[in-house]
Amino acid sequence: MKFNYLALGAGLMAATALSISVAMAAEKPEKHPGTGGAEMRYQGAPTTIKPEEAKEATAPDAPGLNKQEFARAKQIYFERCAGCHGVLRKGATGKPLTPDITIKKGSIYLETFINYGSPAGMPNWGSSGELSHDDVDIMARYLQHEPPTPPEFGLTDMKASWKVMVPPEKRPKKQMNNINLKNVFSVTLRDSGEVAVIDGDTKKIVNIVKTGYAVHISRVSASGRYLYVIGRDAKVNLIDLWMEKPDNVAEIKIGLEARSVDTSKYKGYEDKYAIAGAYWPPQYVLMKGDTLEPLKVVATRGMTVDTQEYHPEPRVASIVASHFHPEFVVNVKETGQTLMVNYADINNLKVTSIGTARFLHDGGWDSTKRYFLVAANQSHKIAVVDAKENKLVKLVDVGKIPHPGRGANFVDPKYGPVWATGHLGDETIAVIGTDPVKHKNQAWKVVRTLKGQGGGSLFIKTHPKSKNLWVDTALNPNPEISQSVAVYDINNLDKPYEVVKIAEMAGLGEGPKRVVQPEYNQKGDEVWFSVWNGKEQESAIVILDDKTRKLKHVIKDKRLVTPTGKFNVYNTQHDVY
Ligand code: DHE
Repeated sequence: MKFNYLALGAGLMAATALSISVAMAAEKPEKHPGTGGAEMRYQGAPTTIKPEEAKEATAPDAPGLNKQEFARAKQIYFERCAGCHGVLRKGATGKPLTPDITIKKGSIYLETFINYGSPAGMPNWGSSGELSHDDVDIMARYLQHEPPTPPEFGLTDMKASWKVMVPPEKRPKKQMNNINLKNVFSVTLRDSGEVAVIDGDTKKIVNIVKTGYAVHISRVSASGRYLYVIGRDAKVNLIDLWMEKPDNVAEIKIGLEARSVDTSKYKGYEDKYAIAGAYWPPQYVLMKGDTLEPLKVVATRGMTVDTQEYHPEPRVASIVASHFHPEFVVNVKETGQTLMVNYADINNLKVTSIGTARFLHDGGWDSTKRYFLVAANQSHKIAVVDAKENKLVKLVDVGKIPHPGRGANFVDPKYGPVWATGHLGDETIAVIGTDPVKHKNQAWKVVRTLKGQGGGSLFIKTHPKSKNLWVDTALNPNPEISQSVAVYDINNLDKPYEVVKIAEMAGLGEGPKRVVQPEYNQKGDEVWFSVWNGKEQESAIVILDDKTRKLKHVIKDKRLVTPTGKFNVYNTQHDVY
């Protein structure tokens, strides 16, 4: 395998940059009055694309840049700017920065903007000392040239990267270990490019598996046998849980940068297909479920839902497998299109394109698994898609930058079945009615807004067997808040939340110690939290008894480097959240 050192370097920088910036946020007040720094830090991570591979084109009207300056600017742009403005600078969270706009603004305006930032979220790169005076000058000139284009990545490239370490016929015919696989957790070790496979019953690490770098999420096949893991570098790993020691059996790279993966769950197609979505190139790929052989690559470039303008770089955000049709629900960020990709006949692929809202990000099913609720985060909306009828049900206005993870389903004593999301940009938790049959008046409306500890919330969780609703605030600039979680009593939501100081329970040394992503065990009687520290610092997983909200266990191990997302096999397999 060709090892991608540059991508690794960029990724480590991304991870370090995030750690540093969050650590800094703990010491200093917010840099940009009027802007929540949390969302900026979160979305501003570097791209994994190698800058030197992006093809340069200059604009004749733009001020000159020599070769070294161009290379330097490209590097800075890919590391610090692309996450928000897009690789092709067509705009995402940040404003578009294409030459038709930037040339008119001119060098002085751009320099000032880069130096001092804006209340709308642009960091003050110059005055904060993060970019030197020379770098600001180079960037102001660079932005007036055509955006360099990274290479495409088609089926041939994918096939060249594809490896089947253990072919299906050489794999075990039955489970070869004594682990209770339903209660295994796949834990993202963000900065080490690995996942920890942890036995949820014994709390012991079963294996540390090498994966893509800056791993993002894990998903579980319909049978519960296979784990699919995706790295930011767009590497997908397939892990067989039946092996004596669960490990990789196949891997592939599906692009240069990616975030999402899932596997077919419709009756008759269990474990048959996998799908992964890329940020660059903007595309998704359907693969064979047991080998990751790439079968079909589909571009997502197209028109935006509202202004119906062409977008050259619509990144693939969350993907889920439908339970109503042989379909994947593919959410395309910049165009605001939710694609229902029918895999019954891959050669004659049928895709239903549902216009939802721009900047789609993460989301989850309602309790019936018929309706998918996805955050359109910069539009401050939740889009509700009916996966049975394949249509948009409603766009629900919520707080500032909703960020649900997969959200939380529970029965509100007053309003019946609901799904909830926290927000990155404010302290609220929006509770949305999800039962159009017995609670018609409440369906697809915010039935209540809970007040949480603060902004910077990433994940919210409960379990059908639990009466607790847990909300993290991992990116809040106040360490008291980022190191603790709020928990609500579902039976009495008018009662104020209780604060549980999770990081303190871990007994760690120095570091940001952000508490992130509650995840339940299979039974629903334990809730697991990551205490996410810097790469060189000790991290931990804290496990609470859900009923008593008291500490049950702490997992500490030097191999647990920067744990973030945790994916319980049973709950992920059955979409329990
Ligand atoms: Fe995530 C889910 C994208 C930063 C932890 N993240 C997702 C999904 C997307 C996404 C599209 C939905 C996948 C799906 O359901 O198919 N995340 C992005 C970004 O673009 C962003 C903002 C910047 C980046 O450079 O990646 C970003 N994410 C982060 C982090 O910094 C987090 C907190 C720590 C980490 O591990 O990198 C983080 N993202 C997660 C987790 C999930 C996730 C744990 C899955 C939650 C779940 O319960 O399903």
